Amino acid sequence: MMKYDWDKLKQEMKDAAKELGIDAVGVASAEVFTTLKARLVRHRELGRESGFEEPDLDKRTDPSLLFDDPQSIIAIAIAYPSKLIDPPKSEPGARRGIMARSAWGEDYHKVLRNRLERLEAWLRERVPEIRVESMVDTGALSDRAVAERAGLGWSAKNCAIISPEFGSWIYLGEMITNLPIQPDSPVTESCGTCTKCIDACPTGALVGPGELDAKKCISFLTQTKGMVSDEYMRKIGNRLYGCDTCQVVCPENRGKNWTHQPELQPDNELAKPLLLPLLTIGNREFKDMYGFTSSAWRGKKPIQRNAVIALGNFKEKAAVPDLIGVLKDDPRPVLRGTAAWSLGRIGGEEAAEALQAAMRTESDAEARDAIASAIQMLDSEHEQHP
Ligand code: B12
Ligand code: SF4
Ligand code: SF4
Repeated sequence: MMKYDWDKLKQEMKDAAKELGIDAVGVASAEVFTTLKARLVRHRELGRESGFEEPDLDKRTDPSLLFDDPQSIIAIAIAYPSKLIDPPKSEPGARRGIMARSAWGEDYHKVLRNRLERLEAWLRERVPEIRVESMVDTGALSDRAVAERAGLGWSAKNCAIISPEFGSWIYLGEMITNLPIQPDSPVTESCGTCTKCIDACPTGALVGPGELDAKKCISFLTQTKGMVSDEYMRKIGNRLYGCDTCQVVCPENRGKNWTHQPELQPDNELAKPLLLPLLTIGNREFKDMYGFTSSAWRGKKPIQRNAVIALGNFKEKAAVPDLIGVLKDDPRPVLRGTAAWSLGRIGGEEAAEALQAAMRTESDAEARDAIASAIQMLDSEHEQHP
C-alpha cells in the first residue's frame, strides 16, 4: 500500500472529523500494550476488577490477537452534555433519582458505532484495500489506553481520559486498521498536584491516583443486581445508574457542557426521573422509555432497586405505602429485601408494622435477613426521645 501518502491522509482525516460527527481523532500504534498488561494482572490479583471487563488479558493488550497484521489504531472521542436545562426539582412527594451523564440521550455505543462506520466509509473511499475492526466499550481493548496512546487526552487520577479541549465528558471508541499511519504523540498535560476527585469519592474507591477498586465504585454498585450492603446503600444516595462525582468535582471539567451532538441531548424526565413510578414499571414500559439509552443494558432490576434505595435515603414518608407494596408483593427477593431496608430507614408505625408482618411470611433467607436488620434499624435509629 505504498502508493498512499499516509501523512496527508491523516491530516485530511483530522480535517474531516467534525463533518463526520467526530469530536477528536488520533492515531495509536498497534504495538502490544506492555505496561497496561502488567497493570491489569496486578489489578486482577488485588481483586479490583468489576467483572465487566474482557477476561482474556492477552486479548486486551495485544491487537494482533484481534486482527490480522494490525498497522495502526484510530481512536475517536465524542463529547457529551454535562448539564440539564431547567431540571425538574426533586421535592417531598415528588422525589427524583439521577442517571449518570454517560446514560443521558441515546446509547453511546450506537452513536459511536455510527461515527466509526462513517469514518470507515470515508477511509474506504480513499483506500479501497482498508480492513478494520471497530469497537466501543464492549470490545477487548482498553478504550482509555488506546485513547491515551493516540493523544486524545491524559490518563487522569479519577481514571478518566481527560481531553485538554473537552474535559472528561467524552465517550471513546476505536478501530484497528491495516493502514500504516504514523502514530500521534500522547498529550503532555496532567493532573499535577490536584487530588479533588480522590478526596470527593464517596466510598474511597479511588484507592490511589488512577487506581480504582471497582467493587467499591458506586458506578459499579448501581449496575449490580443483588443486595447492596447498608454502608453502600447509604452512599448510593439517589443515583439510579452510574456515578459522576469524580468528574463533577474535576477542575478540568469546569464550564464544559457539550450540546452539539444531536443524539446525545438529555430528556429531563428520563435523566432525572420521578422515583415512585419506577417501582412498578413494567418490562415493556421500561424498554420503551429506557431501551434506547445505555442505562438499560442490565435490565430494569438494578434501576428499580436503586429507586427503592433512593426513597429510603430521602426518608420519603409519602413512599411508605408503595414500598410496603414492594415488600409484600414483588416477586424478586432482592427488591423485597431492599424495600425492607428503605422502610427501616424511613421509620414510622406503618413501616414498622409492615416489617413485622413481612417477617412472619417472608420465605427467602436473604430477604428475611434484610427485614430483621431493618427492624433493628427502626429500633436504633428511630428511638423515641422524651
Ligand atoms: C469495566 C469498566 C468500568 C468499571 C470499572 C472502571 C475502571 N476504572 O476500571 C465500572 C463499572 C466501575 C465503570 C465505571 C465508569 N465508567 Co466505565 N468502562 C469499563 C470498561 C468496559 C473497561 C475498563 C477497564 O478495563 N478497566 C481496568 C483499568 C485497570 O484499565 P483502564 O482504565 O482501561 O486503563 C487505564 C489504566 O490501566 C491506567 N494505567 C495503565 N498502567 C497503569 C499503571 C499504574 C500504576 C496506574 C495507577 C494506572 C495505569 O491507564 C489506562 C488508560 O487510562 C471501559 C471500556 C473499555 N473496553 O475499555 C469503560 C469506560 C472506561 N467507562 C467509561 C465511563 C464513562 C465510565 C463512568 C464515568 C460511567 C459513570 N458515569 O458511572 C464510570 C467512571 C468510574 C471511574 N472512575 O473509572 C468510559 C470512559 C471515558 C473516559 N473519558 O475516560 C469507557 C472508556 C467507555 C467508553 N468507551 O467510553 N466502568
Ligand atoms: S464514579 Fe463515583 S464511586 Fe466511582 S470512583 Fe468516581 S466518585 Fe468514586
Ligand atoms: S479532579 Fe484533579 S486529580 Fe482528579 S482528575 Fe481532575 S484534575 Fe485530575
